[in-house]
Amino acid sequence: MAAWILNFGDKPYFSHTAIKVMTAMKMILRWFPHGDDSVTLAQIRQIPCVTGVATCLPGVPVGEVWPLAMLRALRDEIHAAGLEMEVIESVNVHEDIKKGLPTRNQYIEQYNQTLRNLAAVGVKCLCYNFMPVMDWTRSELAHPLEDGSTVLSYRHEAVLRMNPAAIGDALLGDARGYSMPGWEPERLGAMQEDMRFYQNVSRETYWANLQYFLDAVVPVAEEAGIFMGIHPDDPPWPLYGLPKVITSAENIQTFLALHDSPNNGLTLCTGSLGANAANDIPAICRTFAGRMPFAHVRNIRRHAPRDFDESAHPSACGDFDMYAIMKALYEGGFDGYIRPDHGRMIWGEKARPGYGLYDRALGAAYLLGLWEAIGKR
Ligand SMILES: [Mn+2]
Repeated sequence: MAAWILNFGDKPYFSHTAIKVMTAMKMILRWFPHGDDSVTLAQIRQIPCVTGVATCLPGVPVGEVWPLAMLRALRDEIHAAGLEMEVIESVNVHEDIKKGLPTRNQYIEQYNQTLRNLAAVGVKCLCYNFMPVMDWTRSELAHPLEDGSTVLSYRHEAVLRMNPAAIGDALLGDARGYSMPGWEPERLGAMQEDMRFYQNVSRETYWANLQYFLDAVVPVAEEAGIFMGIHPDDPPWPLYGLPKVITSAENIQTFLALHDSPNNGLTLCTGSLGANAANDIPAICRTFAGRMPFAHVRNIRRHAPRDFDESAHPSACGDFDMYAIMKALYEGGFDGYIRPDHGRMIWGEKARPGYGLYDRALGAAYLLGLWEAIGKR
C-alpha cells in the first residue's frame, strides 16, 4: 500500500476488545466468480490502490460446507490476477439457524467447517447477515436519475403493495440474467412458508437465536483468525412483520455485547443504516470503528422518510457527508477492509445491477482521495 495510508498503531480504540485486523485500511471491490460478473479481475486490478476482492462461492447451497478444493481454485484465480482474497461476502446463514429449529446444530457445524476452510485459503474477514427470509429489498433495480444513469431504488409503498415473492420475481427479471445474492430461486420457493413462520417469532426470540449462533461460531472464528462482520438490515425498518436486528447504534451495541470478542464485529454499511435519517452515520463510525473489520461506503438520496434512491458516492450527490464519514472512520482507528458499495449504471455499461465497474471505480478513487486528504491534514 502507498505510504500515505497510515499505521494506526498509536490510535485509541473503542474498547479493550477492539480488533486489530491490519496495520492499514485496504480498498477492495466485490466480485462474483464463475462467469456471474461482467467485471473482470484484470479490470479491478487496474483501479488504483485496489488490492483485492470480496467474493463468494455462489454455487454452494446455503448451509453446506464450502469445499476446500473450490476455495483453493478461486484463491489461485484471484492471486493469478494480482489481487488478494482476504474477504468473503457472504456465507449465508441457513434459515433453520435464524428460526432456532433443532436442525440448526448441524448447519452451525457446517458453518464452522466453512470458517476453517476459509482460514486455510487465507481469508481474514467474513461478511454475513442475519436478516430473516430476505437479504435486502428494493422496489426497482434500474431507476433512472436525471443524469441518465440508473440506480437501485426503494419506495416503501410500492414494496408494501408487493409480496416478497413478487419482489423476488421482479428483481430477478430486472437482473439481466445475473444471480441476485439473497434472492436465489430456491429461497423464493420457501418464502411464503418462512414469512408465516416468522409472524410468531418475537424480537427477543430472534435475538436469542442470533446469540446461539454467535456463541457457537465466534470461538471457531477466533481460532481460525477470521474477523466476522454482520451486515446491517437493509432497509433498517420493519417490513412484513419480520424481526429486524441490526438497524441502529443501540442495536449494534446490543449485538456486540451478545458475544464480546474482537472476532465478533460489524460490517458498516452506510447506505443500509443511513436509509433511516435517525441514524447518525459518522457517530456510528466513531463509536464502533474499532469493531468494524469491513465497511461498505456509499451514498443515497432520500425523497421521503422511507423512500430513497442510491446515488453516486460524492457528498454532493446524496444526503451523506462522506468526508465526515471517512474522517470518523479514520479517527476511530478503522484498519479493516473497505469497498465502494453499489454504483450507478453509467456510460452504457451492461452489468449486474449495482455492481458495474465504472461508477464503483469512481467511488473507490473518491474514497481513497478523501482518506489521503484526511491523513495529510
Ligand atoms: Mn452493504
